[in-house]
Amino acid sequence: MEYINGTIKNEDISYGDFKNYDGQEISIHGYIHRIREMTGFSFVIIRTDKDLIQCVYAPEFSSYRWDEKLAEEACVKVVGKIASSKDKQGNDRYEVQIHDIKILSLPAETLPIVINKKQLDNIQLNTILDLRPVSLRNPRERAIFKLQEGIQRGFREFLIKENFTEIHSPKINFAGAEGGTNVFKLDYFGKQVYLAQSPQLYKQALVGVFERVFEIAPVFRAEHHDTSRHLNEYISMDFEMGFINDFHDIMNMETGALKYIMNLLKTEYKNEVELLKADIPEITEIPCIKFMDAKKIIMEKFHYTPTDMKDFDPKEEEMLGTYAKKELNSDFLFVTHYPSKKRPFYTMDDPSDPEYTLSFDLLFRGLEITSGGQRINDYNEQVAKMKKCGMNPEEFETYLMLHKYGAPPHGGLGLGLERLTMHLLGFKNVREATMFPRDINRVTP
Ligand code: AMO
Repeated sequence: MEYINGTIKNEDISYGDFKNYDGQEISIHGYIHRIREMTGFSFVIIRTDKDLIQCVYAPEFSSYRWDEKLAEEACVKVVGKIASSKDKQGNDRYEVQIHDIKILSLPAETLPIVINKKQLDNIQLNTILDLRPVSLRNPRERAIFKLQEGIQRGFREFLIKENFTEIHSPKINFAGAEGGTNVFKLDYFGKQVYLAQSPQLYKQALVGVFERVFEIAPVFRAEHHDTSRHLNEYISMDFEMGFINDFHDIMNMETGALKYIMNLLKTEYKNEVELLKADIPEITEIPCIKFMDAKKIIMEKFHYTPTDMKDFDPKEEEMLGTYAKKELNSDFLFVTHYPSKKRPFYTMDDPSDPEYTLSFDLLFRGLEITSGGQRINDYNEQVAKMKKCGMNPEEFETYLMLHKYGAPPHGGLGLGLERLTMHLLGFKNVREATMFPRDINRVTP
C-alpha cells in the first residue's frame, strides 16, 4: 500500500467532487458503515464526514486481499477508481472500485445498536440518548444536528449583517436573571452564586457599549418536572438592540432572522432537509395578536376554559397554533402584551395599560419558542419595578449601571434552539433535538 503513503494524487476527495474525477484513482477516508457480501464481490459503504459512499471490492480489480478483521466501524482509507453510472431517474451516480484499503483502526467491540439502517428503528429514545456517542453516527441522527448548525449559522450570519456584535456573557453569576425557582445554586468558594438562566443582564449592559449584540450559548434552568419541552441546559439564541422605536422593531428583526435561517436551510442544508423530511415553513409576515385577544379565541373558538388568565398552558398554545395555521395561514404567531405579573422585572409595562407589558412571545406550530420585549431603560423606573417585584436593587448595582449612566430605549429576545429544531422536524420531545440533554433524570453521557 505504498501509494496510500503519499504517491496517490487525488487524496480525500468528497462525494460532491466525484464528478470531476470520473475514471480516475482517488482516495477517501471514513468508517466502514456497512459490508454487503455478494457472490464474487462485496459492497463496502464508507461513511465519511458527510456522505455514504458506495465502494465495490472484487478480487479482479482490488490488489487488497480481504482481511477477516475488516469490520463495520473500522476506520479506513480507501484507494480506488471512480466509476459513474445513471440511476433510475437518469441522474449520475458514482461508486469507487476499491484498489486498496488501509485499516487505520479497528473497533474493540461490535456496536450495541444497529446504526447503519436509514433510521434507528424500534430503539427507545432513552437508549438512543444513553448511547449518544454512537447513535449519532447514524446518518439521520447526525443530520438533525447538522441542520441545527444551520439554524445557528443563519441566526449569526443575519445578525452580523445587521451590525450586531457577538458577545459571550459569564455563566457563573451573582444573581438569577429571570426570577422564579428554576435557578441552579452553586457554592463558589463559600459564596452562593448562580448558573446563568439567560444572558439578560449582560446583553442589556452591552447595548450601552455596542448598541446591538447577540449571543448563542448554553443557559441553565433547574426544571423540577420532566416534560417533553423543558431541558435543564439549553442553547439560547439571544439578541438585544438599542435605539428602538418600539418592540415591533424586535419582532421585525426576528422575522428577518427566521426568513434568513429558513432560506439557508433550504439552500445549503438540502441533504439534511430531505433526509429528515423537514417541513421548512414559508414566512412572509408573521401575524400578531394581543394576549387577551388570544385568550378570547381560546375560549370562544375552542370552547376551552383557561385555568390561568395570566399565561398559557401547553394546550392553549397548541390551540393558538391551530388557529394561526387554519385562519391566518401561518406556522408562526406573535402574541403581545403579556400580563405584567408574569413577566420579569426588566420588562417595560405598557404606559397606556400598565397591567400589561410591551412584550411578546413567538409561537411556532403551537409551541413557545421565543420571549422578548422592550426593557425599562429609565433608572428610577427600573429601581421602582425591582422593589415592586420584591428585589433589593442594591444587589443589582452592576446591572443598574446601565440605567444609572444612560440607556437608550432598547429590547431583545431569547430563542430556544432545541425547541425551534424540535418543531421544525416534527418531534414530540425536545430531547430528540438535543445532542446531550440534561434533565431532572439525566446528566450523562
Ligand atoms: P424565557 O425564559 O421565556 O425568556 O426563555 C426564552 C426561550 O427559551 C426557551 N426555553 C427553554 N427551552 C428548553 N428548556 C427550557 N427549560 C426552556 N426555558 C426556556 C424557550 C423560550 O421561549 N431573557 C428572556 C428573553 C428575553 O426577553 O430576551 C428569557 O430567557 O424557547
